[in-house]
Amino acid sequence: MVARMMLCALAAVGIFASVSHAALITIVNPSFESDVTADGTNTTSLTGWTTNAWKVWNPLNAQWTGATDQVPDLDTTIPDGQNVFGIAGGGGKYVTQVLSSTFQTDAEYTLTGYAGARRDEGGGYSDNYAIQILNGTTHALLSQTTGSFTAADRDSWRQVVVSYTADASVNGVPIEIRAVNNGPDWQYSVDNFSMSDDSVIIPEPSTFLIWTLGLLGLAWYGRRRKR
Ligand SMILES: [Ca+2]
Ligand SMILES: [Ca+2]
Repeated sequence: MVARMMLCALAAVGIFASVSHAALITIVNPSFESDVTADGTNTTSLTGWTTNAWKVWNPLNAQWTGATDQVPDLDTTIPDGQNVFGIAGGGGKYVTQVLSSTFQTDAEYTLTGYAGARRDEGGGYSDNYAIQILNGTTHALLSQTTGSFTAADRDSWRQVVVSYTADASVNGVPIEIRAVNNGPDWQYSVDNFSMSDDSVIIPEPSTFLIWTLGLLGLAWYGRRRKR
């Protein structure tokens, strides 16, 4: 019985490890869906973020294949939902958000976002993008991932991952995330940001349920055998 209980506990630890996840950090309006804009239109309304660039927009099929023009509007090829944010103008234009969470010493942060090049984009296709993690007080750059699009990248999206391990100098400082268009050309778009602290592991609630049910079942089996 003791050996059986120990085996069960070991199995539970295994399940625990397999379905736990890193602690998620809240981003307001991470996919630009809070401000509703009709298919093919844009809006200057922007919840949660600050920008000196262009707008929240809802692309058409002419701009990304499948971002079409149906009722209901089914944007099958943009990373998430109906809307994206277009960073137009180059020259360091950006969209940015200071999060409610603060950096913790030794925490390991991963910021994930998507950068996309339009199907109908003109110009030289050398839009240089940068997805960044910044000090939310001084706006100093802490970590970034950069890249650029060519004509071959037209009508596509790519996942961009930025990593940063906080040191004591930023402990307690608000986290800022930003997407920058370093140009020189016209525009790229971003969508579907998420961020996690990978040094904190949170078990899924369902794990506890499986674990508890397993132990209850074993206890019941043990009692039955004693009779
Ligand atoms: Ca979206
Ligand atoms: Ca659309």
